[in-house]
Amino acid sequence: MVAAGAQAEPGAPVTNELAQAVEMLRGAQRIVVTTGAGMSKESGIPTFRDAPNALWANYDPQALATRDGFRRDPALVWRWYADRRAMIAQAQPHAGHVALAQWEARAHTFVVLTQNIDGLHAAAGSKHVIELHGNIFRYKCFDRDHPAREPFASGETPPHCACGSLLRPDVVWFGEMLQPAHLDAAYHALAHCDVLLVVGTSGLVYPAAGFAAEAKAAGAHVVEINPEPTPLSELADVFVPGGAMSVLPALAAQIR
Ligand code: BJW
Repeated sequence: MVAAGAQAEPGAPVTNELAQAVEMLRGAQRIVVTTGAGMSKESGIPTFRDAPNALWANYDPQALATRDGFRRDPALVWRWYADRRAMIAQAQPHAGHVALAQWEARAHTFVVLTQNIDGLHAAAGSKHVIELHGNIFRYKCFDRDHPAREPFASGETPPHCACGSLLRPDVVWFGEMLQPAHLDAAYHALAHCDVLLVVGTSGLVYPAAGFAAEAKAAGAHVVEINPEPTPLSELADVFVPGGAMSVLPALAAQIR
């Protein structure tokens, strides 16, 4: 299983696991990458669940990432997202995001299914990206889901939609459905891929947490990249320990 003489980018160690991942990916025609908050951590964006700066260690997801929370205190939720938006607007894609975009450009079929709302895959140049949990730089109507554009006419927090409802960030909160078209496209890609790369997700939040099992059931190999094992690691064919910013460029450099 281990490829002889696999070379990593200068500075990234050649590990047995990396060599196994290279072996699995070399020759793969259809690649799906699913990413979580760990993908963007080295761009300076905090994750939700891993210490020391995890968002859900410091903030209550029920208050800030549910429809009930927004109904109870829309101004609080709006301000929390405004603060995160300002921070994310300063972030840049890192070498791992760029490696995925460059890999896509020379691949047969390459799809990124991201849970991230930061837009960094597109900023790096990835073309075929499905933002499963939305995008923090878009807004929509709370009651009717119409899209909305900045600038907003009033200085209210939150501003009102043209229909009289409140505006909210266009992200997916707990208990909300993901866009059916996004899910259809994701499951189609998973059913037809040769390899699924799982990068930087704790594997706790559904439906994305089920993607690895879905791909395995369809006969794909699963490669996981994460500094820590997750509930998905048992199912993965190869677990490559490490951060996205170093492992992805090292991996992509081997797949020509
Ligand atoms: C690194 C790293 C480095 C660190 N490099 N890696 C089936 C079973 C049980 C429950 C459910 C189920 N189906 C649905 C549910 C309910 C719920 C759910 O899954 N709950 C679980 C908590 C149990 N799911 C939903 O409600 C979803 N909706 C849905 O399924 O609709 C149908 C339905 C509804 C109700 C009932 C049943 C069906 C919607 C989920 C929406 C999640 N929303 C959020 C907020 C988005 C907006 C925002 O950003 O504010 O999405 S919550 C948060 O978690 C965010 C993330 O996208 C998501 C996943 O987190 P992620 O990305 O995995 O991050 P972390 O922090 O958890 O992990 C980071 C990882 O990175 C760690 O592993 C690190 O080790 C690693 N790492 N440095 C690489 N350098």
